Amino acid sequence: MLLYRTSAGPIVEEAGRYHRVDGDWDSLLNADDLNAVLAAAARGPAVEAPTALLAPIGAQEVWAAGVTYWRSRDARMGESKAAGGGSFYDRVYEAERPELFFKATPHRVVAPGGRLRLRRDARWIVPEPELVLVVNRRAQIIGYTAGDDLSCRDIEGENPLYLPQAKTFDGCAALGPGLLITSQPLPPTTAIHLKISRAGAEVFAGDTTLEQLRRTPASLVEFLFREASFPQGCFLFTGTGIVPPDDFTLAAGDQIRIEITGIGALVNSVG
Ligand code: DO4
Ligand code: MG
Repeated sequence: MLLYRTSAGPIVEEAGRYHRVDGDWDSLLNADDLNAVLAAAARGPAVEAPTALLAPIGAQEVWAAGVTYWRSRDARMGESKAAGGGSFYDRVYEAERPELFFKATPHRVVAPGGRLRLRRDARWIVPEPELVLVVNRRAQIIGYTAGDDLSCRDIEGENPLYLPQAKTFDGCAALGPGLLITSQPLPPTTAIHLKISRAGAEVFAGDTTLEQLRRTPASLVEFLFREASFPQGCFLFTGTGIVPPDDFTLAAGDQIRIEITGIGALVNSVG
């Protein structure tokens, strides 16, 4: 089942039909019996498909894992070589402890269709299309969504200690379009597609699958919840496996489309 956040309240999609769901977003994400609540709502009257979606986040923190795909390790070793940061990425890719970093508070998260921000003091910015885990306050993965971990490669590459500035700023992340609510792990064949268009023409496209993800979602959640509590649950980006070539940077007006099997397409502009 897909759960959307709209200005008229939560809407569940089941078998191509849409139904209202009672309750506020944070309570729903932390409900003991979310699947039963959504199944009951899906037996109610159908409503129109939602047109304008809100970002599917309430009061949750947004965290991210990094260097979980070989492609990300490779790209980051290259961009930080001059600064001497290369071996950090190599080591964290191999290490038992993953890289986990704070990404955003809810107000910095852009809705489907909304505009991500190009940091004014960065000259090399790329989208990072990622599977995002939806985790309740009891550290249970209750679902999945698509996310864009917008990243300034020049700032991070200059010095790894600049990571928070490369990653966290107004309009630095997007989530959506909705949440795929399931207690089942996603199959390794789950595909992530990225397409970037400029003035209607494709300027970059790339793909990966969860087979390339070096860590399990459960192990990322286990590390994140060690010594940290999340009273309203949290969103956890799982890292990017798609990095455009080094001569590519986003430009104002570009359209970014991130599609994940079973979840749908998250489309945003940048400016
Ligand atoms: O080490 C920096 C961030 C890595 C990241 O965001 C990713 O691999 O997706
Ligand atoms: Mg990332």
